[in-house]
Order: sequence, then C-alpha cells, then structure tokens
Amino acid sequence: MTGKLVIGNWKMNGRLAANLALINALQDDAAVRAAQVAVTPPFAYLGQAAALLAGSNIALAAQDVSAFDKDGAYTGEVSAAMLADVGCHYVLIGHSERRQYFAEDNALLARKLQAAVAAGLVPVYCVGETLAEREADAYKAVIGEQLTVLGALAGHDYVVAYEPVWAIGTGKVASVEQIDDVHQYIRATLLQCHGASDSIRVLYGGSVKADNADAIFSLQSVGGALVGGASLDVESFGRICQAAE
Ligand code: G2H
Repeated sequence: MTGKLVIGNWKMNGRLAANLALINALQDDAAVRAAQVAVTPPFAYLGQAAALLAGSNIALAAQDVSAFDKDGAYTGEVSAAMLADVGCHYVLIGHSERRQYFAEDNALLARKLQAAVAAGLVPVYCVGETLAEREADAYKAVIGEQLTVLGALAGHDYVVAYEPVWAIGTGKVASVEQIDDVHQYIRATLLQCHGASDSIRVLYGGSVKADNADAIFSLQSVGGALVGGASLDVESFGRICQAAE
C-alpha cells in the first residue's frame, strides 16, 4: 500500500456555481495537487466536474451505481458504463446512508459491485456498524458479514471504507485504537478469506477533519480517508490532504 487516498464525499450537496468555485479552489491548493485524491459530486454534476477536472490529479468518483448492468427501462437509474463514460474512476457502493435510507442489502450491493468492476470502475465498498452493534460487541460479526460480498471480486481492484455509523456526521470520531482494531480485522479477513491482494486499501470515514487527520493517518492500517462534511471546505480538505502526504 503506497500513499493515502483521500476521497471527498460531497453527498447531496452542490450547485453549478458552488461546484465551480470548489473545484477551482481545490485545483489551486498545493496539498490537494500533491495528494492522491478524488471527489464525488452528485450525478447531476458529474459532467460539469469531469470537464473542470480534465488533466487534473483529482479523480472523479460517483456516489452510487445501478445494479442493472445493461441499458434499458430502469427509470432513474445510472449504469456503471455511464459513469465510466463520463470519466468516473471510482464509485462508492454500500454507503451506510444507502443501506439506511434506501434499504440496500448485501444481495443488491453484490450486484452493484459486479456491475462496477465489469465497467472498469474501482468500487469503494463501505462497511460499518451502528452504535447498538458496537455496544453489543457485534461489530466484527456485522462487518464480516458485509465483507462477504467481496469474495466475488477476487482479482479486481477495489477499495474498502470503514465508516462506523455512529461516527458519521456526528462529530464523534472512533479512537485510533478502535480504527486500528477494525482495519486490522478487515485487512486480515480480505487477505485470508476473500483473495484480496496485500495492496488492498482500507479507508477510514466518519467525521474526519483537519484536526484529527494526522492521528488517523499515522496508522499503517489506514490507507486513506472518506471525508464528508470537511470535503466541502477547501481549507479543511487541503489540510486533510496535507496530512495524507
Ligand atoms: C461518512 C463521511 C463521508 P462525514 O459518511 O462518507 O461523512 O465526514 O461528514 O462524517
């Protein structure tokens, strides 16, 4: 694993003018320019972002993808081939907000993962436990179950993001001990059970900010960060990218 990857998850935020200002500012930021970095505008703005990011080190990522792999009568869906066509490199799959608000389960996510790799995209597969699951000491069982779908991806390039649900957008950050514990577990499970290569990257996500990024990135088991709220602020995101160097 070389270098840390920082992905800005914009979630359902942005407008044409705001995206233009944000992307221009990111491209002007020396730390962002020096980092391995990606941004995930909403679907409606992928084309705008792709045009602005042409020739940039900032990769384009989507926040979700259809499980249907062929074009057709699937109103509202966006296929993996379409995402690749507009210049996406990565796609988030299984974010806890998708699992929670859209009832996405492992069976559906397995189809999304297959569709993504078939189109040449690199999935960023999100896993993580709720507060109740952590308090019941069931978090490894939950995460282990979420990881099972990755068995079908052996030989493909993918990224895993560990995002404890209780730390998302709450300002609560998992301790470095908690993060390291889960990241070691994820890496070991992927290597031993799911045929992943040793270069597999596991990102941490959940209230990553400029002032906690150094501590999180100091862990060797952390391959980068999935950043939500702080990715919409150039100064914060730049400082996180600087910590990733
Ligand atoms: C977790 C994270 C980004 P935030 O969802 O995926 O968001 O950094 O706002 O907790």
